[in-house]
Amino acid sequence: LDLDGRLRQAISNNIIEIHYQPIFDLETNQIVAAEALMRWNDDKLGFISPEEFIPLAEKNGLIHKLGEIAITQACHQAARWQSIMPIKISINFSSVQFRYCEKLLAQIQQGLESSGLPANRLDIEVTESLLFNHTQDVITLLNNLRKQGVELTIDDFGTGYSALSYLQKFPFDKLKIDRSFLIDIDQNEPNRELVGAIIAMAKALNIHVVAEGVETRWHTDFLLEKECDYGQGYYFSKPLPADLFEQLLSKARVPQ
Ligand code: G
Ligand code: G
Ligand code: NA
Repeated sequence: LDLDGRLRQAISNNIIEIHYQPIFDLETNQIVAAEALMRWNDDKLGFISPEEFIPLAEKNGLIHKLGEIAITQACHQAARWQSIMPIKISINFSSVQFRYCEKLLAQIQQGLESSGLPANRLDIEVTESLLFNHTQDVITLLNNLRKQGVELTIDDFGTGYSALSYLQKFPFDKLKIDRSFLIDIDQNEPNRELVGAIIAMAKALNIHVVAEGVETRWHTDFLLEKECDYGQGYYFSKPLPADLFEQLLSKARVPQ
């Protein structure tokens, strides 16, 4: 079988898994959310990165099925975790998944209803490419989700088309600064200025900021000084399978 066929088989054999990476409030050091990240560990081919299979699935149409798997697994898992800690769950959606807005809305509502997860515990991450060349259907869907209480995040902020007008035109709650800005930030003065400016601008617009790719103590100190709200990265934790993420949550739980 080719990769396409293996992916189809992986889906029908139910071996696509969701891993979870914690997102921390930088001020309190508490876990406030988890990002759902898809993982495919194939019996024959081994680990295949989403950077390889997501683009493939976007070409062959399997992305819609993968989206349904992510929504279902992540919503059910997050619903179970609410009793440990009231965290939000962030799910990634590519532009291709917004080609069928009605279908996508139905999948999201089904995920929420079947799991019992409150809508305001779900966060949807979209990339700037969705907003560039968006259709009216996309605007309607985003507004509809927002009205239900679902949170909306712009992912990979600063790497794509980055029209600042997007921040006003669409109902975003959060933006995620792409990890490429943080990599060498301790030696890169322009990136320090850029990250500081993005945080300040978001604050002025009442949009919360998540920094991605937080790998060092230096990063967290810098972000705190700039009053960035949230951090995600290897400094805190890599993405974890559900059972290990649950252990982390249980240990982090603050006794009442
Ligand atoms: O976790 P990792 O670095 O391997 O993820 C690589 C890329 O794959 C990330 O940019 C992420 O947005 C994307 N990705 C991971 N899981 C999903 C998913 O469930 N749906 C979509 N559309 N993209 C995902
Ligand atoms: O924006 P996107 O959805 O692509 O981001 C998620 C990806 O980033 C995942 O593939 C995850 O494994 C990866 N990632 C998470 N934290 C870090 C980090 O601290 N450093 C690096 N290099 N990658 C990270
Ligand atoms: Na993301």
